[in-house]
Amino acid sequence: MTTYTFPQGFLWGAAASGIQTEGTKNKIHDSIWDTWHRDNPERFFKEIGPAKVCETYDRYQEDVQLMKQVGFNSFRTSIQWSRLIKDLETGEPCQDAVAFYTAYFEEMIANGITPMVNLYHFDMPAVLQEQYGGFESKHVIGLFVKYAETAFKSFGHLIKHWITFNEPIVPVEGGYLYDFHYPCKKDGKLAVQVGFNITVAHAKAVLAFREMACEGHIGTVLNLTPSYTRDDREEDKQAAHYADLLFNRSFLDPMVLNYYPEELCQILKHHDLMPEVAAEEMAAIESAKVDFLGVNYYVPRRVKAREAEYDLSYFTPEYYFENYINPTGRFNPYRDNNEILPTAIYDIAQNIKDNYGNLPWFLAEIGIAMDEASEGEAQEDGVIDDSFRTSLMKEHLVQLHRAIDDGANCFGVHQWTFIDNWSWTNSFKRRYGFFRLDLETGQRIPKRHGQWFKSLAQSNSFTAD
Ligand code: IFM
Repeated sequence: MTTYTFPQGFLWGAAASGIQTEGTKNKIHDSIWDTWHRDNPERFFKEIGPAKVCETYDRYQEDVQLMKQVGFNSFRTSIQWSRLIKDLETGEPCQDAVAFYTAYFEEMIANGITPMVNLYHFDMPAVLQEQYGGFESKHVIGLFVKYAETAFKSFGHLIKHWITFNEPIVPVEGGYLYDFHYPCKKDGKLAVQVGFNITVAHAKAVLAFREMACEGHIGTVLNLTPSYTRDDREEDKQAAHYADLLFNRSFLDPMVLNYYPEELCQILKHHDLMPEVAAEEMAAIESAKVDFLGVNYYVPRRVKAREAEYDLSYFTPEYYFENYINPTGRFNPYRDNNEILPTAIYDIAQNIKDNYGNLPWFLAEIGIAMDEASEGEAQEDGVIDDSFRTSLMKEHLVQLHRAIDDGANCFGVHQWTFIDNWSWTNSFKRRYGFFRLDLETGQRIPKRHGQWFKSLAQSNSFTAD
């Protein structure tokens, strides 16, 4: 057995988001998820929308005790733009929301849990989507910055770790390329514009944070999924290079290095996809330095060179490659097609070290999905046995530990997620939590993995073969 010990002060906890946990009680505006679910419930697994979910709005005190029960010293959630801001044009806050978030964050702090707060987790206020097209519009960039300033002003005394966006590429993919987020458009040029506008919104929020001389740190959270090939043939390596450029570096480079890769710009020009760009926007991107990066990792991307002709009428990154299922891969039996590749964590860490100045980063989401049936019912002691999750988590942490030994500047790990939460069109199809949410009663049922995590967090170490 080997003991793996992590650096002093390492963050251990979980990540969630406002919209996936709070419920809609007392929310002042709808988000696109509320209206999309109302209009098209059939798009959601078992037609479950974001209205009820974990009811954190009413149950946060009880939940903070559960965080303690599994040993968290930190926790990430997000503020909902559509809850905090009463007047979306001026950024004036809603007092009920200020009171709720203040009480929630204070409760965590009083219990020794550091809150980390994200500003945008796919949840555009519906009226801004309908009136302006959401992040299709430059006007909405300005509104986002006003919202960010209100959040900094309202909670800056409590929050010392801010995040601008979680997985900013996902609303681009879902809303503008592959039809799994509202507004369900398929338009490569608009996708690029939305991606660029989000990057500008991020940069201007970071600059506002600096101008307001807020205490603490600000960063962003990206889902960085490395691309692996069939084998060493050149055309496959080239395919992986393009996948990396389009899916990872399109946000990682402007947000961390403060410039776009020249090759990416050439591709966009070649396909007539260049967005509208103002000089002051590029200046904002160039000067918005982040303090840290959050990395979300679930599965590796497997690609091969394109063999079939590209047959879509609009541009997607797949123009440059085909997805590929690794015939010798290991897959999560509780979630189809999820390849398990713990060494990807090591590769991500090396990439940050070698190509991104080894800036401080944390594993902001690592999630091991199981469906409810495979987790089974609670055992005699009232605990659900999800030891599968623990064994996989150990394998990933061994790789993270190896990376830290080799110089990675990683300062924490947050598992996705705390209590099983609602997850977009999948609603509750996949379970990730330390606690099961009983959808009928709202009861939180502990899982065995939480007991292991508590000892990990308390000793800052674990043992494995
Ligand atoms: O539920 C999502 C979360 O909102 C973003 N990262 C992936 C999770 C699981 O799919």
